[in-house]
Amino acid sequence: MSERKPLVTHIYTADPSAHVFDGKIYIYPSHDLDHDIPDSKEGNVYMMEDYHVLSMDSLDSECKDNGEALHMKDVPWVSKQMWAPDCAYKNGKYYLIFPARDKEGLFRIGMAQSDDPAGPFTPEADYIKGTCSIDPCIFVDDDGRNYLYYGGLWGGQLEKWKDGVFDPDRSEPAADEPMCGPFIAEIKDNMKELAGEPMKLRMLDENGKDILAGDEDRRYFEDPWMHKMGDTYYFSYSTGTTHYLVYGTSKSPTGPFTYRGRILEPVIGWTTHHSIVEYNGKWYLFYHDSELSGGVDHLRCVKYTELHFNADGTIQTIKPYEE
Ligand code: FUB
Repeated sequence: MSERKPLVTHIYTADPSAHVFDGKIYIYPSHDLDHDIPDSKEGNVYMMEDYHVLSMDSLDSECKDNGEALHMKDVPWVSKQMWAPDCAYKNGKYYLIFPARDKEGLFRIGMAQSDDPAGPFTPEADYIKGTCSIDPCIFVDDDGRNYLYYGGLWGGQLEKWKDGVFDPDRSEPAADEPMCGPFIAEIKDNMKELAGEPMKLRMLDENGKDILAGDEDRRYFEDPWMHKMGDTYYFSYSTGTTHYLVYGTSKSPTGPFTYRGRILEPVIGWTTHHSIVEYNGKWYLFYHDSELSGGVDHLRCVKYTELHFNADGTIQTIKPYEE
């Protein structure tokens, strides 16, 4: 496949979580659907129903759609909106971790498992207790501990949760308060139970002060991703309203992180979402834009491009439509 081109064009895909399993590249995207539901701040236009797993034998080969891996009709706790998923490998099993609205309309995070990274996946009857909101990312550290990062503002309801309670009237922090960070929780090897209380991720500026909610170029909005290079943990995310992919680093998977810069300038379409993966000694950014649909926000396509690091470990910013 060519860099910065849609990986598939027969369906709309978004929110790519890329992993290398058994030497092949597997991509776990959302599956965008074409419909005429009006858009809203709650993300009503993103009305997805199922997942397809994409795979490539190598970056030079065609991208294969492995067919439907999971449909919401087979997940007892889901009412609608299967959004950005991720996948983890542990002890011989593949675990698809995905958000969706439960029967009460609250976003929760669920799990489905398979012996095959391409699925199909068999879902658990209920969501993972103690979870909420959207955009799960699973990171398995070198010591075998598993960390779940999750949460997204607005439609993803993150700002409405406090101390495990959902308050529909709760809004984002004031501009001069610390940003509303995503949750981090350890998760057991069975990937269906949290191993501890979720905590909030903190992102600090160059002076060690919390990034503030009003700092829309740098504050967290959605789309958490974790990768590790050497002994440094890189936490990256979307700023939402300003449409950047940015990152911070830490010597601990739970932070606090220090803001380091931008990874990707805005793409075509309102949302921006990504993953970062190492393949054959190089690093790649998987991301999406709305180029394939001519700019329709909820009809996106997944792409990849190489990511370059400077000698000091910082990431070179990518301009998506310039070489
Ligand atoms: O695909 C639905 C939502 O759009 C995702 O959960 C967000 O990250 C944004 O990409």
